[in-house]
Amino acid sequence: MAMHTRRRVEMDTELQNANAYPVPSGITMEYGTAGFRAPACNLPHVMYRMGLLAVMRARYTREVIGVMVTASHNPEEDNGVKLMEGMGEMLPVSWERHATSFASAHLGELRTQLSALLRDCPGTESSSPAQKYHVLIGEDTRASSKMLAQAVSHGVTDLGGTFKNFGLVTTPQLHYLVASHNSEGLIGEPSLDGYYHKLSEAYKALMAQSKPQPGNEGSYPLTMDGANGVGAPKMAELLSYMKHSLSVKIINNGESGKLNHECGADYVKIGQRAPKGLQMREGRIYCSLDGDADRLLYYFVDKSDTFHLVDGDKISTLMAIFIQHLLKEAQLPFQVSVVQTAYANGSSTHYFEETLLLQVYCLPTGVKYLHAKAKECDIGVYFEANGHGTVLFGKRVLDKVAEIMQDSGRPEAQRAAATQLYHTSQLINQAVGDALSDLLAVQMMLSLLDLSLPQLYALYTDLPSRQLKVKVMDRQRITTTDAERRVTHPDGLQAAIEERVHRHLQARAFVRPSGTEDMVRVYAEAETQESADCLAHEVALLVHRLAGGVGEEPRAPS
Ligand code: 16G
Ligand code: MG
Repeated sequence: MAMHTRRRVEMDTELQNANAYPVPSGITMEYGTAGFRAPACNLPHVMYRMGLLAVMRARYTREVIGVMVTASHNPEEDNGVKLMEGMGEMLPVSWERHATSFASAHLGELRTQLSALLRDCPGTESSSPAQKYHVLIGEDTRASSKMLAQAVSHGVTDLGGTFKNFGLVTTPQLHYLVASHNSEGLIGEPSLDGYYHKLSEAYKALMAQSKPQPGNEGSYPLTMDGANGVGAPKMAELLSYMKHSLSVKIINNGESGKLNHECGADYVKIGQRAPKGLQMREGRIYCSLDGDADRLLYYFVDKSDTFHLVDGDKISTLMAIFIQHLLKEAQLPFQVSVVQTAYANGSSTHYFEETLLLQVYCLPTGVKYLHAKAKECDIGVYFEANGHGTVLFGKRVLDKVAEIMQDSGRPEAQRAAATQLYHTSQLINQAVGDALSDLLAVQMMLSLLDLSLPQLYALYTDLPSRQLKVKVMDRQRITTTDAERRVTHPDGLQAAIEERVHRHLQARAFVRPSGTEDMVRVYAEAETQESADCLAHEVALLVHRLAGGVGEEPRAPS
């Protein structure tokens, strides 16, 4: 059987479509933090090869695999692809290197690599005729996505796999679909209807306990910026399941504007300003999604029209407080842990540790690292400052919650809190950060805690910070340790950074090579904005001088 399978992939006829997807000369790509991303015109061959890889991974794991065609917050002209599996997790790091070598393999090499993978990965070689290797495909709203998704499907069928293309879905929806397929209905029905049903029912059950009764979210009317991406139509679909339990005004819904152009979570976060054209008013609250709806940020203006951002750190604060409160009410001795990256504002870390008395972990940038750490915790709250995150509930916790819910001998308040914890675990996407699910969770938690967005914002004051980018000859020459907080190479850079940091009060700075852009990122925070700006500039200069900077030296802040 194994021999038969091996021969099959080595035969020309088995890769019928390969000739339609030659590797363009001079293009090599790496499977980075969030898969492959590049101008869409450079991607058809990568997509075809990721279709092949998805089937190989399905053979190996015996699970349905997902392939999402999106470049998230990148410009409309770009596109990208990432694989997801099992319970909706990202492709494991050990397989990222196969993705990278497949992506630039010419036809002959591709066959060799497929054969090598069959040989080296136990499981990929054996195949029973009854075993179907199934791949779920999703697309974002980019003009190129349809054609690129078709290239994925050609790769899938060339290796004898089957596929279902769901068309337009958010990235987290595809994670849900993959996880629900693999769990045989345990998570929910493996359809979009199943997704909307699950979220809306959990939200309604939680809001039924809201005091004052339904409609109190009406005192903070919500406007959602859909980044002109897939999140806007999908939010509209979700709202149709909510039966008036939530009303959201959707702007940048893609009917006229361009994807991610002067709108969306990245634009709002980086510029600390509203999407273009939005007139913000005091007393209303606003949020922005990114292009594939896996990031969410809130914001508002105060009386003096000053803009305030409620970023991933503040959203995780809300979630941690809410869950900590319910655990206490339910008399459950479990720990809430918070998982952050080095970009988390120092004030947030301090607040978690000193005020909420929670365990905080710092992990390298990238959802896969945070997710894996959060999974080890009883309850793991993880958010990147950029708005990507979720809350994971461990099995031990859910089992105990179920036990209390069913025990009629327990006090009513304890059972009610356990029931709320259960519904919260259903509302929050357990596979990945999900802007739609997070939005419902934030609205619900604010309402149940009777907290306004400005009150959440005021729980602690962020330290002023600044982010800069520096172009260098080879960004991979910079290596880091301690969750990217310290540089290990080039020599002398870390010591020089520390020397600059000591010149400022409450200061911190780090540098790391970007996983999505050909840049080195610089982060600095300090007691005042002026100090943070100055420190960021000093560190950027050090990177330019000590790590092979290209072009002009970074300019001093004006
Ligand atoms: C990707 C990551 C995000 C990370 C960002 C960093 C996923 C799903 N997304 O968008 O978590 O914050 O890359 O980009 O993992 P950078 O390496 O360019 O700073
Ligand atoms: Mg995204």
